[in-house]
Amino acid sequence: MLQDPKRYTVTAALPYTNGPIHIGHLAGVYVPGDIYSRYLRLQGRDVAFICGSDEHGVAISMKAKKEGITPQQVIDKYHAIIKQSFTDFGISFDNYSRTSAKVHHDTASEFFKKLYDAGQFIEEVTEQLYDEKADQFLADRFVIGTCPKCGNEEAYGDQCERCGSSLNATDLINPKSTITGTTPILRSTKHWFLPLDQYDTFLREWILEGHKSDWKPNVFGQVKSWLDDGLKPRAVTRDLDWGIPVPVEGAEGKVLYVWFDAPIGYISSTKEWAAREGKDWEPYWKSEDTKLVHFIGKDNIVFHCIIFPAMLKAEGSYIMPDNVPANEFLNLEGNKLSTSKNWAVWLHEYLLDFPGQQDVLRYALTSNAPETKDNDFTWKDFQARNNNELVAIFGNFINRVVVLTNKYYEGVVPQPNDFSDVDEATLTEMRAYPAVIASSIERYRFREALVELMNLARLGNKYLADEEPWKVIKDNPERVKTQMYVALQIAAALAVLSEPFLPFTAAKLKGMLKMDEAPEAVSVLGIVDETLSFNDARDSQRKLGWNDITIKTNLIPANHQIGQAELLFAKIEDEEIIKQVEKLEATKLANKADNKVVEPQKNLITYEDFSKMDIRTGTIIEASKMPKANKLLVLKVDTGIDVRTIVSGIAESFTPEEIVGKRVTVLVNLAPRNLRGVESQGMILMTQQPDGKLVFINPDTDGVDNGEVIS
Ligand code: B3M
Ligand code: ZN
Repeated sequence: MLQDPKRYTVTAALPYTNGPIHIGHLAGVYVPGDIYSRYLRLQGRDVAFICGSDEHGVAISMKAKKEGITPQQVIDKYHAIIKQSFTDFGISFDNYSRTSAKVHHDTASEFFKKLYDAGQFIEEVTEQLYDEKADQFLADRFVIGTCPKCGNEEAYGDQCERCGSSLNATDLINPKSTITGTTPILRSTKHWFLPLDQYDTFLREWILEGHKSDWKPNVFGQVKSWLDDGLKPRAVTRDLDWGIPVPVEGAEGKVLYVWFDAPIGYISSTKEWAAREGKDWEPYWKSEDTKLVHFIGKDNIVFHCIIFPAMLKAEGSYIMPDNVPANEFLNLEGNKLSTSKNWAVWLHEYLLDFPGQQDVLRYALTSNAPETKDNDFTWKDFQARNNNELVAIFGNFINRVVVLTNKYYEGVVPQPNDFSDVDEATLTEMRAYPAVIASSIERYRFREALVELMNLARLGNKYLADEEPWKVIKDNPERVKTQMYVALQIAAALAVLSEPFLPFTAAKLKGMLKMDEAPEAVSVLGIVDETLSFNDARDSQRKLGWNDITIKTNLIPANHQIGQAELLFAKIEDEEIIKQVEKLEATKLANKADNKVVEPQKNLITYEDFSKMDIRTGTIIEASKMPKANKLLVLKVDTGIDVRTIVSGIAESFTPEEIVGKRVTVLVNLAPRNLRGVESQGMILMTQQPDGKLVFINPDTDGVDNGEVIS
């Protein structure tokens, strides 16, 4: 692990622009990367937080075919939506580029050409899967089949998302074209292969030896299993019409494999950022005193720990990632998040239902982040995290501090008197939190770090609850000045230390405390120059940094004027959660309907067969539950011929009370059957809704008597 880096290059996986992003993306990759980058900046570190849209690959072409538009229209649509979502949720990239940009095409092409000219590729004609009907080669997501490693029947041609294995399409068992559904044939074609097997020793030394103590077990384990399985040469070009053309002779109609070009997208995005900022990009990717960290989901581990590092090693001038803290997957209400099944909480939709509550989602997702195992997001937990933690602990503490400071001192921070032992102990405990939280963040344990942040809010709550300034004020107002001063220091500490996790809340809290307007704070920071004017002093003020909480004696000085209290968090009511759960239920039904297999038609019958059935109109005149039988109701039905008993399996869809008087369709000449000791003389005709609820077949029988024949 690199000690005391001079700069940080932090990358977050480039999202495919084939659809919007959902909570799984935020939880798995972008909120962790943002927490880490914001924390580093507060530490005064030199950070490049880099991302961009991943705009090539079969996923884009498939979306274009599905929507009947061009790939360019697809990427323009979703690049804009995704970029806006990141902005909306405070994901503070220093640059968000896109792999369709010229800077990337140039960078990726040069990278390929350098390896090509250095003879780093194996150029080979091999048999690849070909769809005769679609008249095209089948790469990556154009083919689906059974994973040879784990048996997943929905593995793609380049990767199995269940076990993460990287595959060659010809590895798949029982492959099928996702374009036409046909079984592909094999056809010869030339490609350029990266000889991954030649990097086995390097990867073992660099990872299995060099990072066995600091890489997450889920990442280290996956890498070890691939290396133990044996690496094979991997094609880095494709027969596709969408992507970066292969920049060498004899490669017409071929493009760079998306997973070859996309990671280079981190480099091109850094170049774009550096050019804009007037910086040199190379140290961020080539200096040994740069710490490179990739934030990704577990399905991207092989590409970031084996393939991209092999590419960088082959090129020769790049550094290796210091860590790849991949998260596992987030599920939603017990089911895997799925773009295709619309089983997701889409970020743009969340903001429509919970406007201004980005931090609540950031908080809930971080609190339950799938850092070491898959985890589940439930709306109930989301509500509980907000109401029981953000509102009840963080918000409650801040509200009391600001309200009381305004009530007792018109918002002016009081001059403290002598500190009691409790005051000193509380301030000492407060000053320890930057190191405690930092220790978790530096080890990519953001759930743990967030718990510690909330413990700081708990410290404030406990201090006020134990000190009870609202009682002491009657007899000892001087004591209360010290109490409120101590409480305000904790509030100021929260405003700084919460920023990586809850950036919108931190900004609001700083506004309430007017922390960026305290010229005296400049003196507190010990950087004031008496000759500076108020504005110069304020402008020269370095905003309170992470470690200032530990080293500065007063974070918010006496005589500083704070603002009025405003709610940081609002209680989320049950109705809001019920609405979200019902939305998902509706999605489930829609999926069932989409995936519903309609019962195939039965064998043909003759008219004679049909004429044997005697079907009449009738009315239910009595109904009761069948004792000890959850599904059965005992009905008395007026069939017009007689009133008879019919036992019907409708108890899970109706109560006896609600069906008395119901007009029904009855098959009256069905041979009687004995059901649980009751003789049933006929059958009520029913059908069912997508959710399985039964419904009566009710011909429009107004004005039709019971007993009329239905034919
Ligand atoms: N576009 C994300 C995915 O697999 C992929 C990441 C590229 S990072 C270079 O969904
Ligand atoms: Zn698999």
